[in-house]
This record gives sequence, structure tokens and C-alpha cells, in this order.
Amino acid sequence: MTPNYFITTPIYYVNGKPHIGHAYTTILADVLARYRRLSGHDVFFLTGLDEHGLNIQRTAYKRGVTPQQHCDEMAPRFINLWEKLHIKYDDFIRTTETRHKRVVQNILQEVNDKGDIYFDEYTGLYCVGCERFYTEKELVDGKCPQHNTPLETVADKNYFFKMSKYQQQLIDYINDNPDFIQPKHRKNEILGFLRQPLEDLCISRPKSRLNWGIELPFDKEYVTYVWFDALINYVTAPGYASDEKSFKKWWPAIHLIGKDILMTHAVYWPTMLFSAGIPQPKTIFAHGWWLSGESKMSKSLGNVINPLDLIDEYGVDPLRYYLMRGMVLGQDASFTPESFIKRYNSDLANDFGNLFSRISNLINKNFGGIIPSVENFTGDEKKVQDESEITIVRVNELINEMRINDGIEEILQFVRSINRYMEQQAPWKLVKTDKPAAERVLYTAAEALRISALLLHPVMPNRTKTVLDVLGNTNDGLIWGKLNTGTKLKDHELLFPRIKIEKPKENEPKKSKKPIVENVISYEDFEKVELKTALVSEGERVEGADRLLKLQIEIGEEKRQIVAGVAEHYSPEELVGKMIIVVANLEPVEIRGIESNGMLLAAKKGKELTLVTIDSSAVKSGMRIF
Ligand code: ME8
Repeated sequence: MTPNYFITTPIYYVNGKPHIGHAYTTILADVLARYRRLSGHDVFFLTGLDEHGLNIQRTAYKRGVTPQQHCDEMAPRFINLWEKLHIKYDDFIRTTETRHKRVVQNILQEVNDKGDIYFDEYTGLYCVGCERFYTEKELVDGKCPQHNTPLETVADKNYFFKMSKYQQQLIDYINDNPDFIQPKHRKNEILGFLRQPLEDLCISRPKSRLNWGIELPFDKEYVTYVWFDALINYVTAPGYASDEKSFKKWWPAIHLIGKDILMTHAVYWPTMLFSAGIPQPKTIFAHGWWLSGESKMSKSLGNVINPLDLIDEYGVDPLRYYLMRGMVLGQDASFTPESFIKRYNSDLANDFGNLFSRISNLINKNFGGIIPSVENFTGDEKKVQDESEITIVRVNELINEMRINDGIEEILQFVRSINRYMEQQAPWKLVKTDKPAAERVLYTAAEALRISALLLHPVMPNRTKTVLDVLGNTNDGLIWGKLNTGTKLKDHELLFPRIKIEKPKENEPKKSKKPIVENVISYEDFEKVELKTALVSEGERVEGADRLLKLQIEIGEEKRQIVAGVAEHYSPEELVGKMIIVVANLEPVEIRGIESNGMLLAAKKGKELTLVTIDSSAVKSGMRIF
């Protein structure tokens, strides 16, 4: 029977563009899924989007669109990025889909029928970024430990899930199943947390506060808390409560997550499953973060190169390779463009790419491009074969242990050993003195190259396919001796052209290494911003929006309309006649269905806000600010 393998990524919030963090976890899941397919597993790889909650509702309203419109506009951005990154998922779930809403309501009803839900009053500190409550003890300097932002005090009557009831059961389960939470230090973190009494979980939001969610099946005035909704995606997709056979085939899953969402996955989710009578996931694996300096990359791209931008210059596969080779799973890793180029040049251009070019050049030059067939092998060739077989077993073990970076290094060691074998045997000399020996060496090197390409295929599906296509052999498996002799090599381009590192010119100003402030931008970037003086000619409040004013402004001869969030600080009358400063070259946007063509400058501290105005008769509207 084919073994089954069900792997999931978190479902991502659609309140912003997909970023490197999203890309990392999804590539990781894709690589693991591909390795499993390679070793004969039947694989179900699930990813998707988390579309409900306060954050999404606020983002949508800020943009002047409905939450559903917002989600529908964002979903293709993720889908397109996954296509670009060669992500081969089996299902893409969106929590606004009917199939998911049904399962969430079904589970809520079951948990309620079991007596695990009650109604109560609650006041708590809520982080909208994390979409969860924090206790005072969890805060760092009174702020959210993940986002370093102040929390909102929320006081409501709400429904609660009796999470505390399952505390001991969860502790026992974690202790009895050592692979349940991985890596080990994350398991210890959760067990440490569970030494304190576990609180119950607030699982509803009154519609008066938030209506963008799944309605509770037992109270129409409330929607489901976004995490209670989102986690259930993992059972909706394989067919819980809709396709029993499929659910039985795939569940339990391996959940890949970032360390930022360990608590929700390793405490909320298992207790929900206990209550609903659903078996636990096989493993919850929390990886570390990609950092730039000290900060989490997904939050701090202001001052660094976005790794996703490297794709256009160097291709998808080198980025996938770098991300997989560069992170020890479970620990944080640091991204720098320099380390990317170094890794690319050494592993891909020098080792793997060079081996491929050498073999194909020599076969083309000396054997008319035909892979030679060989009968009598010597001990040297046998050694390469043995090494290849050991590598296959070792890589498989390392992938099973979630040591992907070590697995890749193992393959590269093998590639380097073939390069050494080529150096020692020097087939370019042998062709002149002992043609059968040259054939033997080139056959062996080409076969070892085919095995390496197959082993690297899950990490770099595109470029390794080129190698396999050139060798005329795409999927004959990881068995030595399957190389198609007699095949004519196909033409190909250089697989990984070396990246030239340009040295700064003598008299070019040197960039200071460490920015003095975060989110540093270059002078060129600043120069793109057109700041201009503008005269406010008319103003009125925006109906139904407490914070917005609609202003007519004059920038020199040009008349424009802007919508500004200053109504809590200025009346429209106060602004008419004022000379303000606006960003004049911003793309127009619609706010609450009203076009806004620019942004005004204001100074803000806490709740205080003051417009930047100019009080000089020498300044006319439409002047450029430098
Ligand atoms: O938390 N390095 O969604 P999200 C590595 N919707 N991975 C990173 C990262 C970084 N710098 N930044 C983010 C949510 N990630 C919820 C999940 S699941 C039922 C609901 C990755 O859009 C990492 O996997 O904030 C993290 O867990 C995920 O992005 C968070 O994505």
C-alpha cells in the first residue's frame, strides 16, 4: 500500500501582499511534499488563505472596498506567486468558501452540544495583528510581544470554549507523543506554558464589533473568532464531515508553521480537537524566522532587499535553494544579498553547474553528443556508484528528520566528489590515449549527475529538469544504471551563470554599512517623492466616517480632491484657506468610494495631530518642497 503524507502550511492573512515569510513556509512544504512524492508516497499538500477577522475588515474598509472584494482581489496575488515559485499544492483553501463555513459551524455545534461552550462577560487586551488576546504577563513593556504595538482593551459579552478542561489531557498527550510538537525546544516551551493554569478561550465576536466572520450556529448575533475558524481549515480540506473516506485517508496532518503561531497551533487547536472528538495532528513543526539584522524580515523590508526581488534577476530555483540550504529548521536564519550570491556562486555555479557543463561539453566534443555505453567498470566507478547509493539513503534519512539543509549539503558533497573524480581521471586526456576508459568515466559522471539532479529536483524543480531533459532521462528513479546510453544530448544554456560581484568604483561614495535609523531609504527613493504646497479651497465631512474630511485643494493651477483622516482634529472650516504640504505624485486611491488624489503631511504623537502648514506670504501653492 502506498503510504500517505498530508502536509499543511499556515493559511495566510490577506491584509497585505504575500511576503518572504509566506514564501518560505510554502516553499518548505513544497520541497517536503516533492521529496515524499519522490520516495513513492501519496501526497496531499494543502495551503490557502485566512480571510476573516478584524484585521482584514479594517484593511478592506481603509481601502474603501468590502471585505469580500478585498479578499477576492488579494487571493490571486498569492496564487500567482505560488505559480511563479513552482509550488505544486494539491488544494488551496479560502476560509470564505462554503465548504469551510459548513465545517466550522458543524464543529462549533458539536463542541456546544458537548457542553464545552458558555456565555460570559470578558474584558481583555487584544492584538489585532495577531488576532488574539494576551494576558498582562505575556506582554513585553506593556506591548504585543510579536508586533511591539499597544493592545486594544476589548470588553464584551461573549462565548467561551472550555479550553482549561483539556489542559491535563494536552500535557499527557504531549508527553506521550514525543514527535507531536517539534523541534524539542518548542515542545518544552509549550509544556512550560502549560505549567500555569490554562484560561478558557473567547471564541466569538459580537456582530456590532465585527461582522466579518462565520456566524455562530447557535447565536446569529455573533461571528466566530478568527483563529477558531482558521485552524479548522486543516480538517475541512481533507474532507471532515463531508467525505469520510478521504478524511480517513489523509488525516492526521503534519502542520508546518512559523514559531510566531506556535501557541495557537499547539494549545488552541489540540484542545479544540479533543472536544470535537477528532484525532490529533501527527506533528506540529515550528520553524524559525528569516531575519534581517535583528528583525523579522516580513515586517522590516523597509531597509533591506526583498529576497523575492532576486527572482527576476537570478531565477526562482536559486532562491528556493538558498532558503532551503540556509535555514537550520527550528532556528532563525539571517538573509543578506551577499550570502545569497556567495552560496549561488559556490554551490550552484561552481559545483553543480560546472559539473553539468563539463560533462556535456566533453560528450559533445568527443562522442558526437551521444552518451557512451559501457560494459566493463573498474573499482573507481564502483566507488562512485557506492557513494551515490549511500547518498540516496542518507538524504532520505535527513529529510525524514527535517534536516533539509543537511540533506542538501549531503547531495552537494556527492557533487563535489564527482568533480574530484573527473579531475583525477581527466577524461579529456584519456580520449587521446584510452577511449574506452574515457567512455567509462563520462558514463559514470553523467549517471552520478543524473542521480544528483533527481535528488535536487524537489528543491530546484526547474533547473534540474533541464539537466534531466538534456540527459534524455527525466524520471527513471533513483536507481544506479538507468542512464539512457545512446541518447543524444540536447543543447542547453549555461545552467547557473556566475554572478559577477561589482567592486565599488574608486570615487563612488561608499554606503554606510549600518543604517542609523530603521527603514532607511536611498536618496534616489526620496527624490521620487514630490512634495508640494497646496491651498485648501473647500472642505466637508465624509458621511458615515468620523475620521475623514473631503478637501478640495489647489496645487498651483491644478485643482484636486483629497480625503484625509483628520476630522477628529480639524473642522472643514478651520482648514479652508490654509497652505498645506501634500505628497503630489501618489497613485490616486478610493477611500469610502471617494477618490483621493494625494496625501497631506501632519505631525503626530500619541493622539495629538497637527497639520504641517506654511505661514509665509512668500510661499504660493504648487511650489516644490526640497
Ligand atoms: O499567522 N520568516 O498568518 P500570517 C519565516 N493567518 N517565516 C515567516 C516570517 C519570517 N520572517 N514571517 C512570516 C497567520 N512567516 C495566520 C495563520 S493558520 C490556521 C493561520 C510565515 O499571514 C510563518 O509560517 O501572519 C508564519 O507562521 C506565517 O508566515 C504567518 O502568516
